[in-house]
Amino acid sequence: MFKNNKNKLLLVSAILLILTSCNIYFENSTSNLTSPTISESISSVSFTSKPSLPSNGVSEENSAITNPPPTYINQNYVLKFEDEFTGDSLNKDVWNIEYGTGSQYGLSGWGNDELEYYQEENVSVENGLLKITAKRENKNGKNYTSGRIQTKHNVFYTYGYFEACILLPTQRAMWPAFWLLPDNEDIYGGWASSGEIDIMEANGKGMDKYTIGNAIHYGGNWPNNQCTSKSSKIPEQGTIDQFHMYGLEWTSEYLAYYIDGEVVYKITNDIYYSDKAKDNPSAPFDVDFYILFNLAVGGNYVGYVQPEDSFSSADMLVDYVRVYQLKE
Ligand SMILES: [Ca+2]
Repeated sequence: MFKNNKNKLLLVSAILLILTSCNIYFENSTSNLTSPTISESISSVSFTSKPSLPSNGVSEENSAITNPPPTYINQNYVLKFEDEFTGDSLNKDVWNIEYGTGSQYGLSGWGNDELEYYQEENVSVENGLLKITAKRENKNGKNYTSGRIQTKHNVFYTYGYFEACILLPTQRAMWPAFWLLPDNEDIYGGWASSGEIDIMEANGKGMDKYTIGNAIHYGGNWPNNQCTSKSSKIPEQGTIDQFHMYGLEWTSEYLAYYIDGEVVYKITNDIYYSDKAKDNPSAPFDVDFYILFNLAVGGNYVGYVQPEDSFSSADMLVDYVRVYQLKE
């Protein structure tokens, strides 16, 4: 999501969405239709530290049965975290909402020359989905507003299988992403020596609707950072404006990117490194990372294009995000 950049240092619709969401569409491969009772009880739990499953009467064993690992990953994985986006609001014990232009972090345009102003109003939970909306709207000198949420210091893991079921917009200049950043940059230092894992990002200029991007950023502090990436086709000639399951299997040995249960890209640890720990083959991807979803407008990744004159709004929809880890 961060690029090599100068600055960085209704009912019918509900039914249609349900019919096309991942749990139904991929019923065979996920083999689960989440029990609303279990799901709601999990997502209402307050996490004050690194969560596994809640101590709310739902045992890890029972929850693992309710939400077994997908058939295409190691069956020794168990569910550690999920947000199915039930209810009518974002669970703020899990999610932090980000605001503004990034200038509060010294990152005007969020380090990527992004054109939007992030605000809470553009993030909603309805019909079992997280919705992040980019709009043409003037706010604090910006011509667009959108949303960005993350789980820093709330939900973070080292290794596991991360998956989200996402539908993406296809309008020009849209840059949606599902990605991970280090929860503690004190270990390996500032971007990108502590790493960044872009599980999925879509490019509202440089890619067609059949393709998403997979990437990691690593190496040294900017400008001595490295990026290794691939443009990956969605299997079965799928398009990004349908729900697809974007996954990352992350171990000490490799990062494997999945779409709809198929490995589309694998990066082994001989590729990445951190300048701060050159003798550690797994660095910087051997520490806790947290989860982000955002829908940027414009910026370097999309070649600085602007939305179409006819653009009014666009939605990124997320059915769920789940994290599995190996049984201890
Ligand atoms: Ca959902």
